[in-house]
Amino acid sequence: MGNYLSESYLSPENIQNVKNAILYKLVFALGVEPREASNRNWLNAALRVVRDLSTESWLQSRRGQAANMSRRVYYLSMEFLMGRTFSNAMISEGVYEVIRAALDELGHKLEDIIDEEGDPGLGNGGLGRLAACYLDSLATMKIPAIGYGIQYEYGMFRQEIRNGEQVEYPDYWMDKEFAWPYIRSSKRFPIRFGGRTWQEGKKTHWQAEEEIIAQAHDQLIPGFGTSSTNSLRLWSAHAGDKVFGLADFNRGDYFSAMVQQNSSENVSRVLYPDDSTYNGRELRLRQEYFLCSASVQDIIRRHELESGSCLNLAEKVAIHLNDTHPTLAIPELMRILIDEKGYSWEQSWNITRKTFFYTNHTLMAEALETWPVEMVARILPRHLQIIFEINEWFLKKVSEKFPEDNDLIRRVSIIDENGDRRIRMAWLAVIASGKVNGVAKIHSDLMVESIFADFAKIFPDRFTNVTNGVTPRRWIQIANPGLASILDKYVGKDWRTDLSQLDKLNQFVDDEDLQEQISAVKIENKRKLARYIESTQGIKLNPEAIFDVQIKRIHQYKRQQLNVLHIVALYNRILKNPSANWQPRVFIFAGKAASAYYAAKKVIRLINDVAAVINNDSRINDLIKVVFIPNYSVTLAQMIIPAADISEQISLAGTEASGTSNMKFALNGALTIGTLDGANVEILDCVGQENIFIFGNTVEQVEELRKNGYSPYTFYETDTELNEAILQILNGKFSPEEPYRYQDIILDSGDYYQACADFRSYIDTQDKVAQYFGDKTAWTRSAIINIANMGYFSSDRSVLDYAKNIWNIEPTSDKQLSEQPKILDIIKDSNKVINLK
Ligand code: 26V
Repeated sequence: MGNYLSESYLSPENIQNVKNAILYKLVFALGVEPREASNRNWLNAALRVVRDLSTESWLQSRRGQAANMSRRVYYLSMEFLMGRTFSNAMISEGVYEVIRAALDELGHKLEDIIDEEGDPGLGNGGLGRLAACYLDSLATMKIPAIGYGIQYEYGMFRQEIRNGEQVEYPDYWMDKEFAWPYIRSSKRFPIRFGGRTWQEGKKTHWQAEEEIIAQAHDQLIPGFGTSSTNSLRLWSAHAGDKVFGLADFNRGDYFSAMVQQNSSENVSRVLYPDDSTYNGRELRLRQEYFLCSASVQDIIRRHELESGSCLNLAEKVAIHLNDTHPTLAIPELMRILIDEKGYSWEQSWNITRKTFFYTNHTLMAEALETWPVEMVARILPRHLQIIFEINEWFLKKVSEKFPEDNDLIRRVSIIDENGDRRIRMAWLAVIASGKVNGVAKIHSDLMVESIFADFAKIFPDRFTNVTNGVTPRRWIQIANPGLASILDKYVGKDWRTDLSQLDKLNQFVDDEDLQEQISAVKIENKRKLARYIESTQGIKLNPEAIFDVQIKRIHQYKRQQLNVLHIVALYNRILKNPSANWQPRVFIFAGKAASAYYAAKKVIRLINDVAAVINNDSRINDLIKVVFIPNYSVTLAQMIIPAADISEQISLAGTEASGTSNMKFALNGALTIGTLDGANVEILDCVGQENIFIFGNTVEQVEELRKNGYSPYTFYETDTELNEAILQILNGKFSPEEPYRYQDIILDSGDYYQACADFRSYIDTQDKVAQYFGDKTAWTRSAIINIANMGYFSSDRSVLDYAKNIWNIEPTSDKQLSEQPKILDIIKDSNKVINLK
């Protein structure tokens, strides 16, 4: 077919070539006639055309990486929230406009085709989206990387709101054909569970009881504007032939044998839709081991192909653990090195310790993983032995270094001996990793002061910080094309791969033309969102109102309930004084609550109940609207964030590790109302206190209150507005058909996240927000200052930090990338040896 898209200019000839390419895919890859093709068929045909381009770069990158023998990072994560692929791939390959023109001539609007694509929800929230931003940045920054995860058949549940309540439905995302991934039928690895171990001389044998197959599915990750292309490999579980209970089969009990098959394939059936409370469920342990074993086997296979043996593994391989979920990769690597490759324990441990790195994403005790020793003994008996051996080695070192501190040994032991014995996965990850990092300055500081304080004493140089970041390609260029073209005019086009360029905007903060353009784009984005909300929910919004947005998982610590208290208080104020000069406001919420998280689900219902009463109260004259947008996703975030005026980042100080939507909002010109928590603290440093609304208690004040026995009643009894709002909620003002529906929230639960303590400061600050919004020039100026100073929060900066300070990987140079012949030239010259790994 030739290199039909290498130029992206819009000549008639080029557009014709692209049209032909799309038609060719439609007919010969999908087997569909143009006159019968649906929008989805057109999407898949166009996606295949773009994939060809990425494939070419990918094969070249892969050969380049193998030839240069550069160190590669393997990013292991139980979650990847990739969002839609098509727009991203088009902009990366520089073919967005030419594809638009070609589809146009074929009689289709690009936007309609883009909207055909699903959004695989293979993650819960921040941690999964961060992994996706990092893959984009690793490719764009030319850092050799492969992501590894699980191809869940059912991702995060689909959320509907029925009578105000969240209802969960399965999300079988694979029912819609998705033309982007390659299935690698030859990349299959056996994953074993259960059975027993025995010793034969020095050698340990593991006879497993069950074996399933991990099958690879690859998605290409094109870097933006570079031929550097990485990949994401997701594993699906298959029964293979070994699990068929042979005895059953021979007895003719085909059915029992098939039931067994079903249970093996359960491993990749469904994502755990809970990102808050760790639950020691056996299927989750199996999923984690499944990811780790398949990935480590694959890493070793590739490394041996490239290097011949595992002796230099640590020089060429960095394995990054996205939270503790993939920590079993540590004993799995040890097992393979010792039992299968025949290395000594010491040799294997020395390799392992130089290979792993670990990021912590939460300090909340209830989310820290621990596995019962008994369960691991049953499912992974050999790994349990190895974990015990690592613990023994480690505790010996500790007692040599701190001989007088006996309690220290108890606290840092990987095995928690209190009650039923449990394995502390975070301890194992810290002990085996070269570096451990938190995800924002305040979080990394708290991490070494709290959960890892003992380890910081033992390994003073191990702990560090890498503040999270977000990709400007998806979060500006794709999500907010209006803003992208303003930036192009004022700071040039390089911001896409060097976000620090935004700094140049600081010279123009008082430029009236710029101010006008920025507010015009904002209002246009607000209109677009308003149209979506009106067409899906029938709620009409005033685009001139303040769009005040809180979109994220529903959690008590994120304090959506505090936002609701403000809404109710504002409603009361307006009713008392309807003719005052009020700023109209639209409160927008979106987010899912874990299906078993009673209190979070109740908050969703409260938001919808409050919305139903206020939206329909004619006395307030549409001054307040409350909207809950169902089924939050990456795709929805791309529409909502550019339309926000105010970004709600109101977690209790000390609870949100970083947050990443806070960065996306500010980058799109929303002003933040937030606590001194997570990355808000660094956003404040960058934008200056005149351009952000900070409120509430600090971490120290929160701790002080807790120490003195926090009681919400102190605030409830002294603050009349708080008192009124709470009483209304508790007494059924918003749930007249069931007056006691909310008796058990806020006060009754003890207000663990101190919403009452921060209420006064919050609503006073919200007052300032409304006043400031009235001064359009000042507001827009602050919005520009926010955009101009967000350069630091690019995920490109984050991954370069990781590469330099953690993984010790040099980005590939353009020269190295271009040294490799193009695959099409190789194909043409069949005498060249093709050596693909
Ligand atoms: C925990 C669990 C527990 C078992 C069931 C499944 C599951 C899934 C995820 C988690 C961990 C959640 C941790 C998390 O998402 N942390 C978020 O990470 C973001 C990226 O660093 C950060 O911006 C957010 O502040 C932090 O909450």
